[in-house]
This record gives sequence, C-alpha cells and structure tokens, in this order.
Amino acid sequence: MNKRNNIFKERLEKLQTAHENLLARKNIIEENNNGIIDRYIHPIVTNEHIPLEWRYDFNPETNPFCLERIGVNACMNSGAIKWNGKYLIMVRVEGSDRKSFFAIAESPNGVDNFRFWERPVNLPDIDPEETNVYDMRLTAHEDGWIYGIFCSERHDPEAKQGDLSSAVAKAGIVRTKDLINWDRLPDLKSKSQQRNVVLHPEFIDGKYALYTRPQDGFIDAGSGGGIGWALIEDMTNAEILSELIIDKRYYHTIKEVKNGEGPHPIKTPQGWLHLAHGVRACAAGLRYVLYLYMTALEDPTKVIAQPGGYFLAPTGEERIGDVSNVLFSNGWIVDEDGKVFIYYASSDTRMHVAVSTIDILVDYCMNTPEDGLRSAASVAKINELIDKNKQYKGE
Ligand code: M1P
Repeated sequence: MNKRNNIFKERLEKLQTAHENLLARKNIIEENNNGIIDRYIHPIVTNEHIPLEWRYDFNPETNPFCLERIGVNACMNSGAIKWNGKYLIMVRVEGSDRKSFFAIAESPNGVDNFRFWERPVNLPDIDPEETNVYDMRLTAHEDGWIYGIFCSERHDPEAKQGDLSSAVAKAGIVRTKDLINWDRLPDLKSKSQQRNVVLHPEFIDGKYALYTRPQDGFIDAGSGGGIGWALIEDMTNAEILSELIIDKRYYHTIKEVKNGEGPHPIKTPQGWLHLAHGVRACAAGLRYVLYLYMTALEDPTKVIAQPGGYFLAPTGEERIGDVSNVLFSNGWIVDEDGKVFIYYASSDTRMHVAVSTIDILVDYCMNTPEDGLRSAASVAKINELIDKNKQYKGE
C-alpha cells in the first residue's frame, strides 16, 4: 500500500469511529428544569450526524486525502411522526450551498441514537423556479394518508433589478402511505405568501382544515394578523377561499412581529393542544421563542387557554448559531402513555428534544396566567399568587 493510500485509510477509519461514537452517544436529562419539561444535554441531530457516504468519496483513487466533498451546514426544523414503533424526524438538512432538503432520521427511543435513512427524501420536483424547500410538518390524517406540508420558496419575480434576496413563499404539499414514495400535489393556492402551513389531523364538517400564516414579506406580517385557519374542500387542489385569524399578535408580547403554528395540535380530553413560535424584534435582531395554547375540541378555532409568555426559549449554546436567538419547532410525538417528545431546533443549526406529558402540558396551559399585556397586570398577578400562598406558609 502506498503512502497516499495510508493517509486515506487512517483518516477514513478515524472519521468512521468518531461518527459511530456520536451516533451511539447516550443522551442525558439536564438538571434544573422548571417541572414543565425535561431538556436533554446533547443535541439529537447535527450536521455531524449526516452519513459519511453523503459527504465523502470513499474511493482512495479519486479522493486520496479523504476530503469532505459535499458539506452540510445545519440540521434543523424537523417534522416528526411515530412509525412502526420508531421515532422519526423529517429533518430540514441545509447544505453548505444553502439549499435545504428533507431527510428522515430514526431513533429507537426518541431521545438519542438518531440515524439517517439511507438516502434523503426523493421529493418530486415539479417546478424549475422552486429554489428552496424547508420546514415540513407531517400529519397522519384520518383520511389514511400521511401529508407533508412544507415551504416552497423562489426568487420574487417582482424583485427590483439587482435584488437577489427577496423571495416569495408558498406551501408545497406531498402525501405518502409509506414515508418512502411521495406524491406531490399542487401547491396551496392563496392570495398571500404562506409559511408555517399545517394540516389539522381530523376532518372538520367534512373538510380538511389548515393552520396558515398569511404574510406580506419575510419579516413584514403586514395584514397577516397571526395564525390563521382555512377549510379546504380537496387536498389534491387545495385553495384558501377564506381565512380566519385564530391566534392573534399583540403589541409588546413574545409574538409581536409574527407567529406560526408548530406541528399539528395534539387532541387531549380538555382540548386541542397547540405548539407555536412567536417572534419579537430587539437590538440583536429577531428573537424566536416557543409557546403553547389550547383550542376547543368542538371548535378548534376557539382559543380556550393561552398561557402568557414563552414556554421554551433559547438557553446556553442554543442561543448561538447561523441565525442566533431562535428556537423553532415543527414536530412532536405523543406516546400511548401520554409522554410527549418535543423536537425543536436552536438557532437554525441543530435539533434537540424536550420531554413532558400531556397532563403536565395541559395543566401548564390551563393554570399559567394569561399575558395581561401591561407591566401593572404582571405585578398584580404575582401579588395574587403571593396572597394565595400565604395560607400555606402559616401567615
Ligand atoms: O430563521 C428563523 C426562522 O425563520 C422563518 O420562520 P418564520 O417564517 O416563522 O419567521 C423560517 O425561515 C424558519 O425556517 C427559520 O427557522
């Protein structure tokens, strides 16, 4: 064996060992939680989890230095579904060329040992103008299909000459029965741009129901007042004819600039449990946090609980990344025993899991005070709690 082959062999062996150690690493619950969720110490999927076969040419003749040929920048905003007893996340993989695509990673327990399937998702390519796809929400609908709704983005055809940044977004739709073969349906027709579109899992009055996020531009929500709701006759020709805003934005709150539905809501005996993200602006840029709310079982457009403030915000290393100060979630899984696995990305860079239960999350929603929208109201709520607690301190 010549010297070059030795370099190749040694480097490849090192890479393979480090990769296997990363994939097999056990995750550990982080101490000091607030009782509502358990965070985990290690991210569950990062760009380092991407299979070596996707990144390296294994032929020593054509890659004598064993260099990475195709770089991956981030693994983020992932849909989720339990499938054949395994915890699957539909990862938004972003290449170092800035293009995102989808790939499924699977774990036996939901918190570690995530391994990617052999190849990225083969998303049917129907439009040469579609430049980037990202943030798929998975819904196993009662019609028997598993739908994936994602953001399909292209250069704004009306952008001024020289403006190569403005994009327009719409919702792309695919469906499958096996998570391998995907049918692409026509994109959602809507008067406004749409990101964060999510399919409700049940029929409502015999129709499909979508959570929407009408918006004028990327930052500018414009006339889009919050998370919307639209009934759709036919998913093979989906069109928004009218849209109702069900979760509004408010001045000086965590969702003052924009908000968006996360994964589809979970049905609980007390109501539909929703996870969403809220965005506010500050000197450091946009800050994305996660919040929960609940809607009525008999009318999912009617909000019945809206705990004030955020439920999860970036901490520690989560604060730093490609787009810092961001938590984003578009996937969660509920086990039969009521355990909930919340999959979230930090700073558009890596995936994490936090674990709770339906009972705890519903209790949180029903008993956390609402945002009073003013400092004076916040102080009044604390005083109310102090007064209530007096009887338990013997005062
Ligand atoms: O960079 C933060 C997030 O920005 C967008 O989310 P939204 O449209 O709700 O503002 C998306 O690009 C999302 O992927 C990204 O994480």
